[in-house]
Amino acid sequence: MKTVFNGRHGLHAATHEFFRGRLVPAFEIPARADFVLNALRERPLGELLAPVDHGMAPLERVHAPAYLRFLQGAWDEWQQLGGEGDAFPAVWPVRTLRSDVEPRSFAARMGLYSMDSGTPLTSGSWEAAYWGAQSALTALDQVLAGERGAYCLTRPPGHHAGADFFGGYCFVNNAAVAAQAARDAGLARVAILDVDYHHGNGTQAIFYERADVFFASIHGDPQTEYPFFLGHADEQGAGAGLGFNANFPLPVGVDNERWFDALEQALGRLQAFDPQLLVVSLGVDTYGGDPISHFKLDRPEFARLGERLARLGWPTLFLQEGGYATEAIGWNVHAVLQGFAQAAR
Ligand code: Q9C
Ligand code: ZN
Repeated sequence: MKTVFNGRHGLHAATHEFFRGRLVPAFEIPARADFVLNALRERPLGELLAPVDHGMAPLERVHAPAYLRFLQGAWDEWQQLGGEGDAFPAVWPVRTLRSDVEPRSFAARMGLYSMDSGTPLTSGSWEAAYWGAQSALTALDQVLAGERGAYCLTRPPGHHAGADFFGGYCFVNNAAVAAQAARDAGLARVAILDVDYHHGNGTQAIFYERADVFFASIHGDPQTEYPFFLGHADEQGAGAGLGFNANFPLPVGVDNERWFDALEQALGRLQAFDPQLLVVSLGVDTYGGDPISHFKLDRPEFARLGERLARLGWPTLFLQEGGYATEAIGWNVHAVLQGFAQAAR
């Protein structure tokens, strides 16, 4: 299986993030991708490719143009404001505040276009995220050209980013961009399976009223886990999309068999949908050793996940999302991909 590697991921390099009242070292760091790359170099699963530039149009199919313009100019505006260190929002337009007026103040616009204070925006965030989306599109091209599977190794991740906001370490929603591009390439039905520990609120919201892209997610219960305000089991889609969204929230500390039960339920829904492409939001923060998550998957379970997905028989695009046990994520991701590659033969 080929990997498309976003060689510019390191341009997004946060030093700190807010956590419970203090600045702590950032969790979502460049070394994460380096460890995956090292594992794939040590035990190669296929060719390593560089991204091909598909331009802005595929991003604009998913994200609001005004939001993309905001991201592109954000670092310069933060500098003009006298910002020191990474950029963080300060005010959010919740409920009785207006979000229909775009303020001229950059500090205010940062709140308009974000959902949390845990996502540092740095000098190279836009460039890294832009090339991440291009990497996802390039990996999609491989699958559309007939490859059984492809993997996009990139950061920052994408699944928390909505049509017009960033958050949860995410800026551009790579899974949504790839799924939409697949639809635009003529595939009638695309399924997205999100196995990151956190609910993919951005991806869900982007496709919530659509019947052509099915979103299924297994994640920590939002009653106690980020992103808190989406990801409940009663979110089943709306309008034309009713019945095309399925959430499987699981309690903290859940054992692995229950995780795989939820996987079977999610896959049952996807099988009924009969997709022509499976996009996997591959977060490995479900790992027992993850510092910010509370599931217990380990190397054998990651291999089992890859094998199970291969048995579905669908063209499959893996996109890197979370995973913060930095030194372990290389082999955790490798296990999923190798499990898939072996069973797909
Ligand atoms: N400082 C993804 O896995 N903050 N995003 C958690 C720990 C938000 C995770 C608190 C976690 C977002 C793509
Ligand atoms: Zn996550």
